[in-house]
Amino acid sequence: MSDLASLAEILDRAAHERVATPQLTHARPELTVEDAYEIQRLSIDRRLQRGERRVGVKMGLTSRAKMQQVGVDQMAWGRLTDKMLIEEGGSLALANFVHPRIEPEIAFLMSAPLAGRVTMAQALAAVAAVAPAMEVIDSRYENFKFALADVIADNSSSSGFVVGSWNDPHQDISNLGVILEIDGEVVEVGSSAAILGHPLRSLVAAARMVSEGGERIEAGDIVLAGGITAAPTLAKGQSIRTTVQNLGSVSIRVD
Ligand code: 0L1
Ligand code: MG
Repeated sequence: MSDLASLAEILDRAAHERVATPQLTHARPELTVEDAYEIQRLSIDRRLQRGERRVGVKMGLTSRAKMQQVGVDQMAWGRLTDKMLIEEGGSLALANFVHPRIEPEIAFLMSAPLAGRVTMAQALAAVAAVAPAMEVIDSRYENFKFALADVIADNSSSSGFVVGSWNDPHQDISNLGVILEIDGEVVEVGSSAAILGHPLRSLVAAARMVSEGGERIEAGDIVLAGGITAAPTLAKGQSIRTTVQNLGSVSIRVD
């Protein structure tokens, strides 16, 4: 097994067994961003070999709130699989995660492939629909602490996601109010503008970054644009809801 494949196995095992692992960069400070994306690819390949199916990509660290919360100031992307999808209104079993957090997101459903350097208009032309969404992030690292290469290798912390009703994408989504409620209490407030000034910019960045990794966004893919606010930690028994102005709400329970 190659060196990067053995690091991928460590992260895959941490996710599978729900046991936090030390940051890779503590023992391997020389790991590059390119190494990290290769570790991510190898680690997700292990899941695909177990029968999971790739269903899209997530962008991460596209808002100031997220960068500040985790102390990493560059965008990253990760892969979404069918096993990570939580039914809207459904529940998440806390026992299946290490130390999960939740964040409000905007999701795009793609009608056409997207790759390379594209304009916002070209990105919009490849979108079938837009929806309110939430991402469950669950760093596989001890104390939810990581450097850029660590978090990229760890699939940009992605662990689960839930998507609300799909809406016509041909509306102004540049500055929609967003609230995150836990048990009916508003815990985070934000705007879709927190995502690079406009969520479509995240899709433009995704097309470029995924292509740099030798892949592309496919028709039918779901693309998460990135956390809009800081992400609170989940606890058993909570009811979580995100509402995005004009797009609707999406909710889950924590069991
Ligand atoms: O919060 C984190 O674990 C950093 C990566 C994911 C951030 C995001 O999805 O916006
Ligand atoms: Mg996110």
